[in-house]
Amino acid sequence: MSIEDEIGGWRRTHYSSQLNPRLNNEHVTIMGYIASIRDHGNIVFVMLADKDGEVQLVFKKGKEASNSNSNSNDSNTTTPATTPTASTVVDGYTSIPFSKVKSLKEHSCIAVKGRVKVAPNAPKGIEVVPEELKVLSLARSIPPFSVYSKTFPNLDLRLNLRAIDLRRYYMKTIFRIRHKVLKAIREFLDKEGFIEVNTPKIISTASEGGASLFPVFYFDREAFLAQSPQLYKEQLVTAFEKVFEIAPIFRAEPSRTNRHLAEAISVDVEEAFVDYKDVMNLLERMVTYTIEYIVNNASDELKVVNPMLTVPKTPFPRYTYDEVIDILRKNGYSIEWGDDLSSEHLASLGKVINGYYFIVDWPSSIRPFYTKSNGKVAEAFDLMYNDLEISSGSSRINKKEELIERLKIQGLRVEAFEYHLKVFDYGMPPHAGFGLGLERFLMTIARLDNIRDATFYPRDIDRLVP
Ligand code: AMO
Repeated sequence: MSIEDEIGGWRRTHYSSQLNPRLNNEHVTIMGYIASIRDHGNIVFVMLADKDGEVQLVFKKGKEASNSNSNSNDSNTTTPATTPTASTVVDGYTSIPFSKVKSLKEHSCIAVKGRVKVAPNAPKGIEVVPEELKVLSLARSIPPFSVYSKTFPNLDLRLNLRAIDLRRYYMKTIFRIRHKVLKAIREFLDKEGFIEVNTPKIISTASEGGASLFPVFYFDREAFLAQSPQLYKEQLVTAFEKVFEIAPIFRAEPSRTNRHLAEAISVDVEEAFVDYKDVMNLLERMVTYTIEYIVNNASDELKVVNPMLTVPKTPFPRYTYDEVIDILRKNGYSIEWGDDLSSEHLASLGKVINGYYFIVDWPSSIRPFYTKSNGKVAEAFDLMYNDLEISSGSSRINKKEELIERLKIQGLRVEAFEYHLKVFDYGMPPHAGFGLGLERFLMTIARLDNIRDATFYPRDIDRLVP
């Protein structure tokens, strides 16, 4: 027979965020896990945490009343538990068998029926005096790290037990901000007339160059995990003109850095009848709209992670690739026109240019095959934050012959792209778009050093579990 109770007919009446001094003396049913226990012998303080925050429970040892139903065998019933009578509690003393209270362990999951009591010294000015207690799941062991200490334990240790690591208030705050960032982005793009789409993640060809592809078995054929929705989002503008997708992208990045994941979430946007300058303006407005939304709607969360966050001024500075090369040369780097910018270059650049800014007009040789060029210069941009690239985009080629030419120059097999090229026979509009890395954007908003803390279960070269 399990020592644990069943939830039965008990249902929560309040989240911790809904408890306040106006509820003094009211009966409430609350549920959550035990954040901490302070045991003073005949009085035990328990912090109960739920999705919104914490509330203090005070168990005071009293006469163990014979009418206690705290340990009742109603575990399998589905009828609502009876409301405890006031006689089960005398002057805040609990009638719950104290042995049960003493058996509680941090992280255990419990449910409590009790009375709210104004307590000026308690957090939020109230506490709950339990009258009935159900232990729904007793913690079997203590996690290998504390989720309450101010200092963060080793990242691998935390990631190995990620679900529990996410009980950390700081981590919950990051993911609440993530939710709001996504909400704001969707709201913005919807207002701008874009529709949300979903494109296949199992694909037959590379869209961003062959090196970073994950092969998969697809029945009797070889297939790949999508590096980006690039070609599909371009095809979709033929019918819808303005589309966006928020979905995973897969990159076989063998590097171990604090900004690369093998599976990341990309906000992909594509629009017809515009060029790269138009979508840069759109991206800039999307970024500022989102930050403004966070500043106005996530002030509690920002107090924890980034109290200084302000809405960046627009237009964001625009530096051409040529100007960036000049800056780097002045900083002592020997870089040739046509070279891609290394992480070292970006680090150096991030020291002289701060905040959000664009690098525009890149050499076409270092941009993907679908990028439109004027001679050697591509109509392409990266959006940076200090030394971190958070988005890239471009005007796209909309002429079939030009696209075939570019595929050949980049050494790609034209036949493999037949399914895509044939769409260009039916009036492909001029179009442009961008992809924004959600985790990287979140790093800038929540001031994160490591991209792994911007995702629930990071995937990288070393990590496939959990
Ligand atoms: P790109 O390859 O530059 O462009 O990717 C767009 C944005 O996605 C994010 N990103 C990543 N984030 C974490 N880990 C990674 N391994 C990773 N790779 C990319 C970055 C990057 O700026 N199809 C184009 C976009 C477009 O032109 O529309 C593309 O995929 O923030």
